[in-house]
Amino acid sequence: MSEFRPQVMLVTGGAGFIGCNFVRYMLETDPDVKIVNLDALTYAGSLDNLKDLPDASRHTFVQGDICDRALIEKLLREHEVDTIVHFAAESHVDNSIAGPEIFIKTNVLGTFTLLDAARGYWQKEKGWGADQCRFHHISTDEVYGTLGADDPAFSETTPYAPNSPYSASKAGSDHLVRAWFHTYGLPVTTTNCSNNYGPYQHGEKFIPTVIRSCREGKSIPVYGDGSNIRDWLYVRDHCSGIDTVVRGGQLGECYNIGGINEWKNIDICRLICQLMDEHDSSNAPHEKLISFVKDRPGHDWRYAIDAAKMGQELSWSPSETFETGIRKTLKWYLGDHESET
Ligand code: NAD
Ligand code: TDX
Repeated sequence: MSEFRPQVMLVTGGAGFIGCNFVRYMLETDPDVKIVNLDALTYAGSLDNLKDLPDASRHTFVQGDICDRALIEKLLREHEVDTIVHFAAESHVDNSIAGPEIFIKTNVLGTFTLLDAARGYWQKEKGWGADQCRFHHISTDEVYGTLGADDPAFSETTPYAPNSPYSASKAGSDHLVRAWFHTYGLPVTTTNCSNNYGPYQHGEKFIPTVIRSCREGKSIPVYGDGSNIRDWLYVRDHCSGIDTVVRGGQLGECYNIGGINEWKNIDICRLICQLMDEHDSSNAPHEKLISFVKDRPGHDWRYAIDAAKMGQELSWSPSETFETGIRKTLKWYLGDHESET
């Protein structure tokens, strides 16, 4: 199949962390694409994340809920959307433990609403074939559950085994996307990515929490004994991976995206503390702020991604190493954006 060229993209959740980076990436790298950005502006989304967009005339922001079917249908029709890139979700594991219901509503019902509205518009109303439209779903490696130290990394054929309300809701949404492909022929692709870091991440997540705590001289909360392992990917590399799959991915397929970059939480914490020592030697060593706190219930121990399919089929690889990406991230947080950590 020749490469798909998105013309009018509906980006959901584009005022959140990865979504706003993706909007920027697309406006910078594709001079023709138009973007309709639908975001409910929950506690996690902010219009501040969309300030100073490159070529903002090609970007339209709409505040609204992905569960609002009438609104989705109106946007698809009014803008003649040919591509949906679906980020909008409740994304924080700790919140899903404290209050799971909104995760089911947004992540499961919201994804269903988008899928079915797209089917209605593209297939029934427009009569578009699979080469004329795309639905790309953003998911997570957390759907695969947890790994032991010697287990192989997650591949696209690893069975789903979600352990938190968040990952279970994302797994449910992934299955709906799969079903809309097999049952209705909706042209879908899905990416399952590891932990992202970089500019505009919400302060609730681990890396912004470590940076903020260092800056404020407050204790850095490390869950459990800090031995949990995550694979980390710089957010712009995730954006380039998504763009690559939207344009060239096989319909109905899932692609794992990751940094091949596993770190123990405590080691990330120590690295950021060392970099903060260089930045502010008067408060060194920042490591003295590390505090081990009560563990997250059901805390997955290790995630690791096998991204070979992205490399072999689509020639994608990340541009940043963790060392370069974390320095860029720190520079951003220590620059003009203090209030956004
Ligand atoms: P985020 O929490 O920073 O942003 C989510 C955005 O979605 C916010 O702007 C919020 O306002 C919006 N939103 C929430 N509910 C909505 C609704 N009902 N209707 C419309 N908009 C709504 O999340 P993020 O970290 O940018 O994650 C984006 C996507 O990527 C999610 O689907 C998440 O599961 C996935 N993902 C995230 C990571 C990561 O490390 N952050 C890794 C892999 C996959
Ligand atoms: O204060 C903290 N202390 C701590 O030790 C926080 C917030 C987290 N942690 C630990 C828990 C995890 O092992 O750090 C690790 C990373 O935590 P989060 O930033 O909350 O990310 P995680 O739970 O791994 O999930 C993230 O990556 C996958 C995103 O939030 C998800 O949306 C994505 O799917």
